[in-house]
Amino acid sequence: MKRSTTFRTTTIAAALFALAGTAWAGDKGDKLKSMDSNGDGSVSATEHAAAAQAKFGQMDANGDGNLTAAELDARKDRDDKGGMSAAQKLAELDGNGDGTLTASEYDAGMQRKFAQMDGNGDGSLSQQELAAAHAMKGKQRSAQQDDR
Ligand SMILES: [Ca+2]
Ligand SMILES: [Ca+2]
Ligand SMILES: [Ca+2]
Repeated sequence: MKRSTTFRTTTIAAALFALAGTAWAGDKGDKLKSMDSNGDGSVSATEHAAAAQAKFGQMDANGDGNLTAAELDARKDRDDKGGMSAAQKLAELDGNGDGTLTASEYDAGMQRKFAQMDGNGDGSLSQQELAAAHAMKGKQRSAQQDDR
């Protein structure tokens, strides 16, 4: 009984995932949808902050309120594959440079990112702005690779 329920849930999840992939042609739309809690098609600062906090909680494997590079590494998101290493990412956000991220350091970093991504400065991220940020990330990545 239990087994078939699990199987069905997995199947539905897979189907939904495939569907989302087709509709949005990639992970950018999923990203917007996962953060857009009021479904207005854009991500407000509040929605972004809430998503960041949720993500922090997910990544904080031992629940001590700090993120280490190891925890970041373990939770490396699908949508971040090929991006910065956990250590680089941590260093970027680590305000006091102690090698771990507190929720407030993470939050501050995410707010900076939000401001960077909000190209037209209207206080919310549109699908286009998210896509542009994503594209920029890819560009930075290939620039780094060229540097080697
Ligand atoms: Ca929204
Ligand atoms: Ca720190
Ligand atoms: Ca915007």
